[in-house]
Amino acid sequence: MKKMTEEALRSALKLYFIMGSPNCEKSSAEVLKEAIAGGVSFFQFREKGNGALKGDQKYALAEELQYICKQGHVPFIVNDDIDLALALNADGVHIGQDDEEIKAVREKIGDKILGVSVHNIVEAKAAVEAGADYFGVGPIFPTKTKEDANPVQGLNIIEILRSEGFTIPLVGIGGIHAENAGSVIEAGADGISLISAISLADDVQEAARELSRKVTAKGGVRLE
Ligand code: 3NM
Repeated sequence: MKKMTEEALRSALKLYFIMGSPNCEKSSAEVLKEAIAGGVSFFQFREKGNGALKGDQKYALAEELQYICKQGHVPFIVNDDIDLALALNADGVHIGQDDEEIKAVREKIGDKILGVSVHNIVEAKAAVEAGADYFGVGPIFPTKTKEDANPVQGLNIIEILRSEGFTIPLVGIGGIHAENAGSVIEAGADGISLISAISLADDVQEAARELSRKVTAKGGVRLE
């Protein structure tokens, strides 16, 4: 995939699905296929938590999911594991504050997409300076999916980052579902990122379709 412009990235981030095998009750490949059919526009492979695959098994699953993304023309991002992202020639990586130094990651991955989790203005400034392409901001609402999640921030953090002048593409994360998705966009996010509202839905495709409708309907609205 060629390097995306900032505006193309902003629009691709609208419905950002994150998942690994511990987040699914059926095959991860099947879940991803259905999610993309429902309108997921960005994907992050995040193989973490109870029973997470390692080594060759992790690599094989990543490769399979990357292929599905390619077929669906959806960017494929790897959480944390820079070596895996480079070995697969993924479209990008997403890192948190406890992972590798942002600048070092930028140097390793060249112009691949670099997403960074930020929780406040200080982290946001440092991430922009080190070369982040987009922010993941959360947890916006309570979540059971990430055991070591930070305290809930609410929509406020998105409004604060926007009012402080951060125009970088930004997605909210944590406890987002169809009923609160619109509020995240209204607060100033370009998209929503989520795990369980899609990965554990009875009908994955329909869940993604409904979320896609919610974020598309609210597109472009900004509280300044
Ligand atoms: N990161 P769900 S919250 C992976 O706050 C992740 O940075 C978070 O899962 C953060 O959509 C979270 O099921 C879990 O709530 C998101």
